[in-house]
Amino acid sequence: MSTRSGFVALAGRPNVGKSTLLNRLVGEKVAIVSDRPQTTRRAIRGVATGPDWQLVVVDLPGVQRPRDALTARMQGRMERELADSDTALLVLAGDQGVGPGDRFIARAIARAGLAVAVAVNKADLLDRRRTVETLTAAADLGLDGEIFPVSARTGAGVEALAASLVETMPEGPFLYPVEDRTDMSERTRIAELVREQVLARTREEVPHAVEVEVNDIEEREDGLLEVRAVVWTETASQKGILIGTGGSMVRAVGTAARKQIEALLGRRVHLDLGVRVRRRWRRDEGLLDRLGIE
Ligand SMILES: Nc1nc2c(ncn2[C@@H]2O[C@H](COP(=O)(O)OP(=O)(O)OP(=O)(O)O)[C@@H](O)[C@H]2O)c(=O)[nH]1
Ligand SMILES: [Mg+2]
Repeated sequence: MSTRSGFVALAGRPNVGKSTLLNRLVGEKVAIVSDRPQTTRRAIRGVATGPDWQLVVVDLPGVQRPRDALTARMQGRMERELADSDTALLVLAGDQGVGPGDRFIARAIARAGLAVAVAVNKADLLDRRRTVETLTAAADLGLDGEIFPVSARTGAGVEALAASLVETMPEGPFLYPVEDRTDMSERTRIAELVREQVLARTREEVPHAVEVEVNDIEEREDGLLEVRAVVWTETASQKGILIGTGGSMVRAVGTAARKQIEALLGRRVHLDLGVRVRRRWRRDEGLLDRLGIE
């Protein structure tokens, strides 16, 4: 039997729903999601496998103008991943229409010269008239590929999109074992699940100022898996917010994250969560290397 397989790069502005769409395509929660812009910091690979096809979907950080070493790495990564992919999937937020940020990314995709598809996401928020308007605006981007209205949240339209992406893949053997859903290490997935819970509970500059590092994963004699992680922040006041009154915030983050980690690993976990300050970590190239943000 001949098979098709290859790479699909998800590109789009922050918050349009790229990671939600990746999870929907893969059928498992691989990438964390939040309503804060710039949730995704690493290029995460999700693997979707059918009987005779495999899509390796690369979830890229939402692009905007770089402000520091962190956002510069995020932008550089998008351009490299586009160059290395078979197909670019431009994701638009249907409820926001098409704006200058989308046009900027569409030009980067056109320059990269690969196959293209466009997903108008969040179609669940649109009535017929607005859906047609947004599809028309998407067509006006002038990209040479099919346009699909989808809802990553409900799954509507995602099957048709996946089938069309498969058509653009070259013939070739599978790139990952059929049971794999991501290339992310367990350690990184755990760190991201903790960060997701921080994002869900903080506002303003705090979400951007937080990174999570898992330092240790150890079997305990009582059968629990002990996970030790640090939440890095940039200032003492952010640290105070993350600890919360009497430790209430770090406890709430820890409890919610532990449940997610237990679901991921299928076993009981003890999560030991610390909060620490590391000034200007977003400009610290050494730490960014260690965290795997390249
Ligand atoms: N109503 C609706 N909301 C959605 C849909 N897809 C994603 N969202 C929401 O949009 C927000 C952003 O979703 P993400 O998947 O984190 O967006 P992203 O494009 O990966 O964002 P960055 O990683 O910051 O670039 C979250 O609150 C999602 O729940 C959808 O189809 N419909
Ligand atoms: Mg994302």
